[in-house]
Amino acid sequence: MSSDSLTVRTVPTTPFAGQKPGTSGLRKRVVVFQQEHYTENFIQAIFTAMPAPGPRGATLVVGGDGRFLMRDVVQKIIRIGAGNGIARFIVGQDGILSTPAASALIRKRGADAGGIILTASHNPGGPLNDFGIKYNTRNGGPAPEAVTDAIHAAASAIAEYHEAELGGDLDLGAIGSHRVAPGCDVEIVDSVADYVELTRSIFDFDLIRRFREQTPAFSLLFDGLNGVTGPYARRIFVDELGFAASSLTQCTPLEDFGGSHPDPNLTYAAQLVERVRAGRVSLGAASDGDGDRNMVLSHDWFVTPSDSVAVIAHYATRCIPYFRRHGVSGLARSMPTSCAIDRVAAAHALPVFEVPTGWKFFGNLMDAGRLSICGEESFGTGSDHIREKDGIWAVVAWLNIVAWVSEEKLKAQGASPGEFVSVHDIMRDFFSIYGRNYFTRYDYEEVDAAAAEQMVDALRASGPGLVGQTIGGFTVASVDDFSYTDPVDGSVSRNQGLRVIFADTSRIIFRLSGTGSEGATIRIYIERYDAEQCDQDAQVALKPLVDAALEISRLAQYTGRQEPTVIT
Ligand code: VG1
Ligand code: CO
Repeated sequence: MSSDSLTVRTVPTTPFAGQKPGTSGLRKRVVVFQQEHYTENFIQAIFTAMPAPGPRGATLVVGGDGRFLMRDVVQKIIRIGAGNGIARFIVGQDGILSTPAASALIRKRGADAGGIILTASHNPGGPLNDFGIKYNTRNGGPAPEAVTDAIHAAASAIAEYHEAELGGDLDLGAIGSHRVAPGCDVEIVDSVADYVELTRSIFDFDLIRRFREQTPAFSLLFDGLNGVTGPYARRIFVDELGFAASSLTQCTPLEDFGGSHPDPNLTYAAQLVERVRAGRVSLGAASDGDGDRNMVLSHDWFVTPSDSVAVIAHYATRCIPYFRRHGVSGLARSMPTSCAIDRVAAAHALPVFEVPTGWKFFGNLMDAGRLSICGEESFGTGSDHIREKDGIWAVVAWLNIVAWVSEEKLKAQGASPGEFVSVHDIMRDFFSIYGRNYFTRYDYEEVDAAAAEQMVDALRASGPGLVGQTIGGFTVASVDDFSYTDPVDGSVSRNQGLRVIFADTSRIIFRLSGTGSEGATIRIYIERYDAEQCDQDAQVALKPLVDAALEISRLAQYTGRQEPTVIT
């Protein structure tokens, strides 16, 4: 096939089993993607399934978290994209774009073909670990299920892919527009600049700078976990906000994330947690491999993500310029996320939505102007400024809040200059208004997939029989398998997690992960509300419910596991 003088080769191929995007894209071991035609097939399937207007003559954003294999796959996307008619590629320099930066770029540049993001997020990288490919639509958000199903269907029926002959690989380091074939340009852009500009337009940078200058006792430590966020963090925290370069750690992106697990939680970011505690750091934070997750803590408090989004929602219109300008139309959380944000919504007379796990479910509500701030318990926090969760956004939101609350207190109570209101104080204030939704999550990673399925099937069968029973002092009020009807397009997503809800509103939720690449990961989410006693250790406060969860599910019998891999 040839159009003008762009030469397109049609390569015969056969389908691979299992090219089905999970919670967030297709994630597999690198060696799986390295099989002949495997990656090409999936890329072609994305172009085949691409929603209207389709690839011909369209603009596509391409970038990823810098992990092993990424640069090769960027070149493949350019060749196959050109072969399918893409007219313009916008690519981060050296292929680098954090997930939120890619979402921002798709929106800013009106990329009508959306974007392809190369990441397996918080999964380890390197030749023996994971790679991933995710398609985002033109609104900048992860493709909805209808599109990921169409990609899977196209991949399952593929017989050929189309590849343009471009004559060698493109230099991904050269910023600027490059004509790679007649009617096809590749524009290499600074990976960070547009994102920094957007972040500056959302938050009160002047306030944060002033606060930093006047409050030498306030310290920040940001851990990039050797993922993609490093360069973004340097430009924002150091160059823009003036924090010392020593406020950053592990901020050089590495192909294998330094051999570690780039997942910001208490287990995998243990080094940060240790440094924050030992150094009495005021605000510690981390992000994941692709920059969409965040963890916030201080030397004396760990902010659970469910609380974090609720606190941000509580303060948003008071101190964050973006929300002062636009207002807040609604709030949302994923189903297993604690109901703290529901309390903020009720107090502010705002609608609150409960969606299945995965950021793709927030997009329609945002596009319809019904949702402004949302979060997931899995260290995901964000807003309608883009259509992905945004790690740095959440950390800057906390800086903005700490600076504002501190200044207000100084004005109102004449506290001495240089003092500040700590993360722990902000949480205490919050709990005194709303009470506390104690929350924890237990993850059992890489368990035998068949055993995990059996456990969930058994729960599904026995669940209804639990209603009315008292387990560990808690009476079961209802049991169901969460099902969601999108209020905007009416699409229905079933089997999104088994919920055991107790008479006192406590909840236990069981779900299988959709992001792993080996075996199965069982997640158990536990929540209990307490209006009075808000200063207990969460693990102590939730122990009876954890025991109840293990009893109901017989997890140890099914999986042979006595202890979880990760406790959040
Ligand atoms: C996990 C989280 C989910 C999140 C998803 C993608 O999915 O639970 O809340 O949206 O990861 O995040 P699962 O199916 O494994 O529970 V990321 O930063 O990995 O793109
Ligand atoms: Co991520």
